[in-house]
This record gives sequence, structure tokens and C-alpha cells, in this order.
Amino acid sequence: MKRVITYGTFDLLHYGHINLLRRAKEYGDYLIVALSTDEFNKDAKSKKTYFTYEQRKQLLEAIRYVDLVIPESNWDQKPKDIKMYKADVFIMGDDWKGQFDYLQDQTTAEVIYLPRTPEISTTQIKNNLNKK
Ligand code: C2G
Repeated sequence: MKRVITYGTFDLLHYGHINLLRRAKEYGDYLIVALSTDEFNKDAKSKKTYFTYEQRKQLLEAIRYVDLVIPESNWDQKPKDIKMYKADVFIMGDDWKGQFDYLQDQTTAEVIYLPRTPEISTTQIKNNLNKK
């Protein structure tokens, strides 16, 4: 069983997120999503989410590519998560390229950055809605 892990806020779930999750799942058989908690978003990522953690978790759990959703409550939990969940591959969109290379040394997981889906983001959705 090849296990993949990825992290994110996944607010206002959109096709860019789905593209990432679909491609991440292609690297293994089991996809774990570490979902940023409301506190982590507010305190560490300065993100104000539209949907709560529970709502975002419910949406992710409905996606066929996602096998498990766990909370992301700090920046430093990744090595522990990778060990605890026996993740073989760590995947993020390439807006994070290079930021998590340290995991390649600190854990047995392969670190892969996938191209982001252009032209879509939660921020853009919010801005466009405000214009209407
Ligand atoms: N993403 C993408 N294409 C988009 C938008 C997002 O591929 N158009 C990817 C991002 O690169 C990320 C994932 O979807 O891998 C989730 O995006 P966000 O919810 O914006 O996650 P982020 O705030 O970057 O959180 O510790 C890591 C952080 O929790 C990552």
C-alpha cells in the first residue's frame, strides 16, 4: 500500500484543489489530507476561511481520491505525520516548490511538487464575487 500525504486549507473547494488531489492520488493507493484547522489558518496563515474546519473536512471526505482527513494545527507536524501515517510520498502544489525539501532528509518520504492549476484560487473567487 503506497501512501500519499498532502496539506492545505481547501476553502471554497474548487477544481484547482480537485486537480491536485486527483494527481496526488495517482502516486499511490491511499491519500491522506492534512487539513488546516481554523485556528492554524487564523493564527499562522492569516487566512480567514469561509467554511469551518468541519465543513471543509466534510467536503474533502466526499471526494473519491481522499481516504483520510487529519487536522493540520502547526507548521512543524509534517515529519511526525509522515512517520505516524507511514507516508511514502509528500505532495504539494508548486507554489510551495522547495519549501518542504527538508522532509526528503528528515523522513523517508519522497517530496513532489505538482504544477498548480492556473487561473483559479479561493482568493480570486472571493474577489470576483465581491465585484458582482
Ligand atoms: N492548488 C493548486 N491549484 C490551485 C490552487 C491550489 O494546485 N489553483 C493546490 C495548492 O498548491 C495546495 C493545495 O491545492 O497544494 C491546497 O491549496 P490551499 O488550500 O491554498 O493550501 P495552502 O494554503 O497552500 O496550505 O502546510 C502547508 C499548507 O497548509 C498549505
